[in-house]
Amino acid sequence: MELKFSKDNFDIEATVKEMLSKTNNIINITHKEDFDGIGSAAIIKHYFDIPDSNIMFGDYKNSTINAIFEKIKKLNLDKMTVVLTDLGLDEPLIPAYQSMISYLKDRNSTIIWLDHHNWGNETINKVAKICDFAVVGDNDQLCGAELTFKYLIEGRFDEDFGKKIAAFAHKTDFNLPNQESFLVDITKYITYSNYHSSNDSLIELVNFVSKSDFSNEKIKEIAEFYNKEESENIKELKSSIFDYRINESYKIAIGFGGNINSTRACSIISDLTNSDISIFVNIPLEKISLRGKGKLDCIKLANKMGGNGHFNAAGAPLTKDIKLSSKDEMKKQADKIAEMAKEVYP
Ligand SMILES: [Mn+2]
Repeated sequence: MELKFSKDNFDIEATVKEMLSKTNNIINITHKEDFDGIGSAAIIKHYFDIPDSNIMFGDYKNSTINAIFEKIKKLNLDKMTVVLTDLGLDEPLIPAYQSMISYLKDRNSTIIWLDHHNWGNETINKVAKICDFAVVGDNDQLCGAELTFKYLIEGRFDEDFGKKIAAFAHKTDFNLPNQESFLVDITKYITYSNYHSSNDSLIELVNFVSKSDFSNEKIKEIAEFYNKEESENIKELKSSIFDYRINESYKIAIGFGGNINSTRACSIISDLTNSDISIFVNIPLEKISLRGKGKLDCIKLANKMGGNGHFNAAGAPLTKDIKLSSKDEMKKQADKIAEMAKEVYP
């Protein structure tokens, strides 16, 4: 459900005007792990022409949010407009965002949060409601880039570019069939850049996309690097899958591995086990991804693991101190996740 919160004195028209007159003061914090986040940034880059250094890449780790906060402080700006796109909020991150937002408010800044993930009461009350404008909550109609288009661009600019990017993001985020081959390559580029912690290459990608340069040679080249790594990683994943019957009707399966796009990894797990929820534990990225088939609500299990998301696609962090260097350790971790699944899906 799309939930909208707006400060009484918030005026979106005036804010967009202010943004256009001071593009150096616009900061975009976007989800770095998929095309929805990259597309949202590209829309903002295209229409507002903000500096590369004002585009910041977020995820669901405290360390990332704190690093972004430090970067914002270094910019030393007043009257910023900070737009967060395609980033959900899990409870452990509340304090980090609260301090960032209070710093921004002290500097007379405007905070706009546009997201489509599931938000709990706590995160809504403590964060969404202190933004100047926030659209949050699980949304099965519009993804992050579509919300960015709807609230910042629609009716104010030449809409063609924004509409196009929003539609591409919709396809990738809702995992729809028949994706253009450049979208498949871009998704690979994003996964590879995240795995190799390269924010610079993500900035480059935002620039390519903001200029509709979807088939740039660099995109193809990095997609090719991804392919090479992926075939090795898939072999490893296939030998590290554990499946469980969690009740009379449903099965889950958990696989462990390295750099593979999470949706792709989950579909490999599901193909091999016929599971109703497939779970991919990305060990180097310390990230757990869940994909469902419309039967069991992935959010429930993700919540149990300290994460969040959507009905059919959710994520959670992998606790740092967990060691997964042997098959035994993986099996133990998989057992634990299966126990949690039995609790949440009785
Ligand atoms: Mn999204």
